[in-house]
Amino acid sequence: MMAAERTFIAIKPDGVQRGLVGEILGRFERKGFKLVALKQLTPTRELAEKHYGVHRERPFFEGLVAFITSGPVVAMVWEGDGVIASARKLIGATKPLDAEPGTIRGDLAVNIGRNVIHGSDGCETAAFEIGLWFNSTELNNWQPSDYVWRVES
Ligand code: 3AN
Repeated sequence: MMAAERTFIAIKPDGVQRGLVGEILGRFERKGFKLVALKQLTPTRELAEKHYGVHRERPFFEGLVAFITSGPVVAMVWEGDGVIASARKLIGATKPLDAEPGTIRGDLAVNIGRNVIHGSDGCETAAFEIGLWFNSTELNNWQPSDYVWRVES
């Protein structure tokens, strides 16, 4: 069987503190993706700087790192065909005011610096971020009993 696609998703401290964890998890579950890892942690500065490494030169980098390390984050890995691009659609545009209603940011956020959730933006980023945030022992390989309903037939 081909290895299924996986993506890294994190509910940022604003999403956790606003009590949006259940709401957000539910959207991925209802869509039909499979949860293969889940934990809450307050990221270290080292982890945050690696995660946002591509933004190191941006003016908002310090604020980004300060915010993501300021409190608990709910880190997840979701699996399914096309999950990387689909999760980005569920999440919506980076600027919450540009995000369409029906998306997580479109429905739940107004401020780019407090945009509730992160999702990997491509295959390589997903592999890098999953490896950065999780040990292989934290990733669960399992098959839901309704698996046959989820795959394209
Ligand atoms: P996304 O999270 O949609 O992939 P990126 O990767 O371009 O967006 O940006 C990473 C994070 O940096 C965003 N989630 C947002 O919190 C923050 N960010 C991006 N652009 C800005 C900006 N102009 N001002 C403040 N924060 C920003």
